[in-house]
Amino acid sequence: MTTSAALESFLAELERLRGDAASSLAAASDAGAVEQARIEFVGARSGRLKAVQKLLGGIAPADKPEAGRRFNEIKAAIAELFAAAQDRTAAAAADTAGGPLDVTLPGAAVPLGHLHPITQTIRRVQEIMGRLGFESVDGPEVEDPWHNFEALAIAPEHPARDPLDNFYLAVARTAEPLLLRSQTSTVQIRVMESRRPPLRIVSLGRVYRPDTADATHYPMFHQVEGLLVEPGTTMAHLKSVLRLFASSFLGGDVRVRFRPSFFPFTEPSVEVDMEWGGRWVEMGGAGMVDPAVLKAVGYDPATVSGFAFGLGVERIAARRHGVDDIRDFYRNDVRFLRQF
Ligand code: FA5
Repeated sequence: MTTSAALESFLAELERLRGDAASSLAAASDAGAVEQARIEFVGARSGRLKAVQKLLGGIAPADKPEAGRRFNEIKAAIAELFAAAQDRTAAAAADTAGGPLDVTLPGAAVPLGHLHPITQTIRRVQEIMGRLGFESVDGPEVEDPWHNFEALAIAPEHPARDPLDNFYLAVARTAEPLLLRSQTSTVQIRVMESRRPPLRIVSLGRVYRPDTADATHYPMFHQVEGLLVEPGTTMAHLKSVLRLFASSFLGGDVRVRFRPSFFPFTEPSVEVDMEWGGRWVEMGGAGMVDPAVLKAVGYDPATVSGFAFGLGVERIAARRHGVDDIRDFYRNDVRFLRQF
């Protein structure tokens, strides 16, 4: 072989090497195939580039500079091909990290949240009382002293009016400061003022008292108020309705107890307790609507009588779900709320 023939053959070998490396890398679809090509073409001991380099020894000295320059150019070109192939396969791997996307699969369920347990309780109470014929009505949370106290026979000097026991609103310095209602009994008055008997209503809503929060108290809580006014209503009707409600809401095994008590707007009055985890817990107050209250709204106590009750919604919800501390309803811990 002449000198120039040796150079030509060397250059041809280099070109073939570059062509083969380019097609191998173009076909490599993942990092493993790129690594295989690396070993074949540029492997330190038996790679094809190394083999071509050895041919440099047979090149005439006059041709060596040219041969060396071309060898370096092709070596750099092959290195660039490798870098590009590595980038390409790494990007493809990142794209399919979660597996290939199958657009025909059904969508994954996204948790949408649900009603707060107190709202669920309110709806359930409305539903049970609805079945007993009690219509749900609403009243305002900001009240005047007439509906929160006077019409309920709570005299001006009564301690229930104390500023320390109520949230009075100082928005306007009127003679009669408004307040956040401290009980839903306000709604009894509003309904009786605007309707004639027979009446069966239930009202559920927020009430406010500056009580210190503990396991059974919160400064904002909810009450369910029931009122029935019909001729011939007696205490026996009140007890039956409350027992029916308690067993529908809490289950047949619930025990209900009535203790003599006092409310200015009912006579006689009782405290309603229910048994909870072997313990008796006060759930609310109740009684026969005082004839003076019936008179104040224009009813004739000689022809109609009625009963009323007011229960703490947080307490009955806690009893139903086995919650020991009503503050848990308002901590907004989704791990707690998700259980309902
Ligand atoms: C009343 O509020 C009367 N209006 C109930 C009533 C209605 C009597 C109709 C007669 C006729 P009392 O203050 O006891 O009564 O409250 C009723 C219930 O509300 C309590 O038994 C309790 O279950 C709940 N309650 C009272 N204060 C709180 C509080 N700070 N946090 C949570 N629940 C409370």
